[in-house]
Amino acid sequence: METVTKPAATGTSAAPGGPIAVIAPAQDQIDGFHLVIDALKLNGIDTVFGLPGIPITDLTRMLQAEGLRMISFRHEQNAGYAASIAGYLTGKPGICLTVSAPGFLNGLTALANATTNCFPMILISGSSEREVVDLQQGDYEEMDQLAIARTLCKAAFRVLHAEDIGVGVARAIRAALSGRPGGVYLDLPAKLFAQSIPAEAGRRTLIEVVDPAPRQIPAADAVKRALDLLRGAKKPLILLGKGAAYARADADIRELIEKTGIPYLPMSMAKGLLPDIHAQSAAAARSYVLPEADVVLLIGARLNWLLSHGKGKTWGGKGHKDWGSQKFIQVDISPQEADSNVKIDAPVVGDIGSCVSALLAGIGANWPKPPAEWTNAIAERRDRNIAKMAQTLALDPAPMNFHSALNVVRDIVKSNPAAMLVNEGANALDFTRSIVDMYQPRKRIDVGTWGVMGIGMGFCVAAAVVTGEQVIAIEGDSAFGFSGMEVETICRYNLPVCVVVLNNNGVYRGTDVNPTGGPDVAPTVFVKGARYDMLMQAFGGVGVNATTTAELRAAMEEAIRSRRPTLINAVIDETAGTESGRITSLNPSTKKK
Ligand code: OXT
Ligand code: ADP
Ligand code: MG
Repeated sequence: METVTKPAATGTSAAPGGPIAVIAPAQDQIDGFHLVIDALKLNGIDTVFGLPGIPITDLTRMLQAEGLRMISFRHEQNAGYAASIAGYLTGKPGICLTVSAPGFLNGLTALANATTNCFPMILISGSSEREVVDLQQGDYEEMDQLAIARTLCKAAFRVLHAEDIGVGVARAIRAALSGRPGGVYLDLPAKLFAQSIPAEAGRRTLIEVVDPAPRQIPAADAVKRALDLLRGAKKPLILLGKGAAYARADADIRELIEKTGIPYLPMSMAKGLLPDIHAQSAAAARSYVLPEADVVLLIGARLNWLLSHGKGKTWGGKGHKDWGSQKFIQVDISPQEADSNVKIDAPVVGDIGSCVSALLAGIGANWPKPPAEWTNAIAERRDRNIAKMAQTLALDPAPMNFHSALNVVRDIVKSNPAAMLVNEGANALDFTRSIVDMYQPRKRIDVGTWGVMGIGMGFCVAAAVVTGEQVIAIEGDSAFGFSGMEVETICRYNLPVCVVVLNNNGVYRGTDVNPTGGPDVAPTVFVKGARYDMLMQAFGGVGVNATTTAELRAAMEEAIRSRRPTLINAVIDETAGTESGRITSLNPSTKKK
């Protein structure tokens, strides 16, 4: 229901704290559009990612007019991915703005992905008239969006009255940031934007959220239990997940690792939390340390599929469901995470900053280093693997393969450690993760918990916009296709993004054949020799076709020097990839031949 207001002869406004239905002059009115904008601004939101259309076109214009950065995309899913990673990178909820039904649904995949990855994000969507939607009378873009969103995110709210906008935005921010971060849906029906209420009273309904991500101090007995377990370990291991990177407790985490001398393994997006070349990194001895460790301290990492659910052969179990013999300590903000897959012997519930500083206080100055037998055995495997990798990287075959191309990327990232690295694909993802070392926290952003393709260009735009740093994207040719049209967005905003498409002519590789001999190519195969670089040229960016490592290196160096939008089509041997990269075994296969 709209709040009806009439112009008054005098400039009377509402008394402090009083009802807002006080009559005021027309010029002292504020509408729903501006209340939304003011509520966001009041909470430090300075950027919105979205796509205009009924009923939010004017909102996008007004956001820009009011000084926020309104980044317009070509597809809502990419705007959503951008918002989600902006949330991860800034610690403020990333905002995605979409139109109703189809726009909302396009944004919803990114919202669900944000929730799965624990990224703080708010999807704000315009929606159709409630009374028509609820009677299912066929309104323009009719859909019961709130009901659909609710199951796919952390929280979902709808605002019907202008005077509730402040509360709606505040609740969305708190839900996105507090506890385990996640995606929040905020439904704003078209009618809300046009509602007007007296300006001064309206502004008093806005809430500047105090302490939206409150610290959660771990219990002293939980910390002691964890330290007792760790102290007795002969083969301790620390596993850092993206929660540890998100928590921004970089110095304390490094101190914990260095003071204890415990080897550590970073999950993909935790790479660089300590430089990958750190002497205690066990990344290059992964398959040795997981089954061998006796006590594992998980910091902001879940024992999900990426860690083989904490059991099976990866962890030294005899069968694929058998537990190994290790004990687990898990530091996490979610009290429900422990025991999700295997027994957690010492859960430490709290925010990582508080938990790590409590652990640090408990270890004191004289913590005994892990037995040399353990650290030497790891070092030996690690050095052997690194030497083996160095040999492969030194080869320069024609055509390029993943290793030779990524050897160039590895050098470029080493020389530009502050650059953001976006990464998706299968082989293009897995080889990049193990070949390209990261040197600083929160620089590597990728497919995350779902292994989702399509994050590429949205992540590039957000990373460039919110960090101002050079962005390098390493993309499989299939992966790139999911968001490729956003190269126009990259050119439009003139962002310092260098996209490298590792083009092996298809999903995993380009060599499959249609077994029937029919005219259709195999389902994993694309147009051979496609020139993705020309796509970038179409919008005024730089496009380079690189067939040798020298060409790739020169093109990347120039992209970074010029900071111009660049796409390099790196031609890779089409036989080079394997099915699903490193996760081939997850493909169901029947025993029947
Ligand atoms: O210890 P061992 O010996 O095991 O060795 C390990 C390390 O010790 C060692 N290592 C090192 N050695 C030397 N030096 C250094 N520095 C070093 N560092 C490590 O290397 C190995 C490997 O180390 P790693 O990586 O740490 O270990 P491992 O065992 O691999 O770790 C396990 C995992 C599970 C943690 C890891 O593999 C992982 O994180 N995997 C993520 C996998 C993932 O998410 N993949 C993406 C999804 S695949 C598939 O789903 C795709 N689809 C379907 C699809 C999707 N996803 N989404 C949507 C919306 N629609 C459809 C599609 C369509 S991929 C895809 C497109 C593919 O085609 P592209 O053209 O895009 O890509 P190409 O494949 O390139 O053609
Ligand atoms: P990875 O994929 O890198 O292993 P996950 O996404 O599985 O990481 O795990 C991240 C974990 O971090 C989640 O369980 C989440 O609850 C936790 N987390 C996120 N932020 C914080 C924080 N500030 N403090 C404590 N735990 C956090
Ligand atoms: Mg490919």
